[in-house]
Parts: sequence; C-alpha cells; structure tokens
Amino acid sequence: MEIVESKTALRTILGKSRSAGKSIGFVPTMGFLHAGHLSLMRRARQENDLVVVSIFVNPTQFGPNEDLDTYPRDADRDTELMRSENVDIAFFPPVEEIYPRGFTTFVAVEGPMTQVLCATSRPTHFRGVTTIVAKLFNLVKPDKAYFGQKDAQQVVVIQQMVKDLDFDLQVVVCPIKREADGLAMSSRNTYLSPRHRADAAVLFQSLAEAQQMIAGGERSASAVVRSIATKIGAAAQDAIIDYIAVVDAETLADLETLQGDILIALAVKFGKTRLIDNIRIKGLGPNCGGPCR
Ligand code: PAJ
Repeated sequence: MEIVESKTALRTILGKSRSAGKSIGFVPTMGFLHAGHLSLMRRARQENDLVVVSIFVNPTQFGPNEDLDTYPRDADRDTELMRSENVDIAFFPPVEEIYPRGFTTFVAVEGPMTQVLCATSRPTHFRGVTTIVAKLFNLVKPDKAYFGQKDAQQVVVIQQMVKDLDFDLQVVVCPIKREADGLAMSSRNTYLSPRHRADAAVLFQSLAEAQQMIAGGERSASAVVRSIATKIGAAAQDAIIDYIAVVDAETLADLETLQGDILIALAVKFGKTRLIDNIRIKGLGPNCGGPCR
C-alpha cells in the first residue's frame, strides 16, 4: 500500500494506472475506520483493479459549534486496517493541500434535498460534503465511488451532484453495517458513555418496529413517526430527538401516506453525541387492509 499526502503524487501514480487500463475504485472517508468503512473497501476491492481510500477530516462540513476539533483520529490504526483490506493507495492529505490559502470555490446542491433532515440542524454541512467530494473526484477520477447507506441524505445529494455536474463515474451504495445490538456503526459511537451506548440500540429497534408496522399495513407517516418517537422516549429518557421523518427515498420530500420507495430517517442526540440511522423500504403499495407482503 502506498501512502500519499500530496495531490501531485496522487495524480502521478493514478495517471500511470489509468494509462495501463486499470479501473479505479474510490472510498472517501474521514478515518477512525470501523467495519462499515471496511465493507466499502472490500466491495471496491472486488470490483476494481486499484482501490484508493482517502482519509480527511473535512473542516468545511462541520458547523461552528460541532466536533471538528475532537473528531476521533488514529492514522496508524487506519493504516493497518487499510493494509489488511488490500487497499492500494491511502490518500492522507493535510488540510493545506485541500484548502490552500485563497481557496474560495464551493460546490452546493441547492433546493429542498439540502434543506431538510440533517440540513435543518446542520445548514452548511452538505455544501462542505459536496465540495470535498467533488474535489476528491477530480483528483482520483474513479470509475466507481463507494458510499454507505448509513448517510442516506449524503448519498442522495452526491448522486444529484454527479448527475448535474456530469461526473463520469458510478456511485455504488453499500448497506449499513451494524453492531450486534443493531446500532449503526459510526466513528462517533466512541463518544457515547456506557449508558448512552446501551440506550442507543433503541434507534434501530424503533426503525425495525416501524418496518413491522408497515409490513402489517400501516401507511400513515405520522403514525409511524409517533411510534418511533414513543419507543425512543420510553427507552432513552434523556435522548433528544432532532428529527424523525418519513420521506420519498429519491427526492427526500415529506410523505403523508407511505407509497413507493420510502426512507425513514432519524437523528437523535445522546448527550452531545448526535447519531443518525435510517431504513429504506422499496415498492410500497397502498394499504391493503391487512398484512401486506
Ligand atoms: P465518514 O463518516 O468517515 O464515512 C465514510 C463512508 O463510510 C461514507 O460513505 C459513510 O456512509 C460510510 N459509512 C459510515 N458508517 C457506515 C456503516 N455503519 N455502514 C456502512 N457504511 C458506513 O461520510 C463521510 O465520512 C464524509 O462525509 C465524506 C463522504 C468522506 C466526505 O468528507
């Protein structure tokens, strides 16, 4: 595995591989790797000649009072994990390499999909994500780029950017990796106190219960949201719900009646730690008046 810090070195190495006809799979991350990240690398390894992973805690996607300074980092451990996944190139750019003095151009997907869900409490987050991802796409020029369904809104926003700006690559979306009790893996889980860590399992349990209700015929978005909120409130008394939403999986528009491909997404704070999770349900028909299969 080659460890690369400069854009020039990255371009030189990748230029050679590209001329040799090798396909490039790319996994952008902010590091502190866990099994969710590794599942993206494994998929990239299966589908490409060369696998590039970037590790960069991107300052522009953090709000002024967020956790940029305390975001967990462990470059040595990440390096070992990437080696064990047979990654070819680990790109660890310093901040000045990505945002040199005088940097002033941003890439922003505008419109409703960047104004709802996580954008309500993190209004500048997605513009930071699309700016860094666009820059990394320009540097790596991958054939395929791998993202996790864990960040469902991020996937939708990046797909929109790829389409609108004609990036010549395929976005591959990978399923959410979970801990044994269902908690979605996240670098931020390390912030949780033991009690909050135990309580946080209710997020997935409440989503799984919602899925059961829907399988049983429930089609009212507000009933689904109420059930999730009640379950979280009962299991984790001091959890603060940022949002629970039932939206169209492609546009992220709010739904009153569940139909078609839907996304149930939530963000909940445990102490200072904000966790997100979601489930996607495909091809829902109208309420059939009993258990729908
Ligand atoms: P980060 O949170 O490090 O996540 C990197 C990638 O891993 C994202 O595509 C994310 O969805 C995926 N991922 C995280 N947890 C996962 C899980 N439990 N199961 C499956 N995939 C998971 O997302 C970012 O970084 C940044 O916003 C980034 C895209 C790198 C831009 O800075």
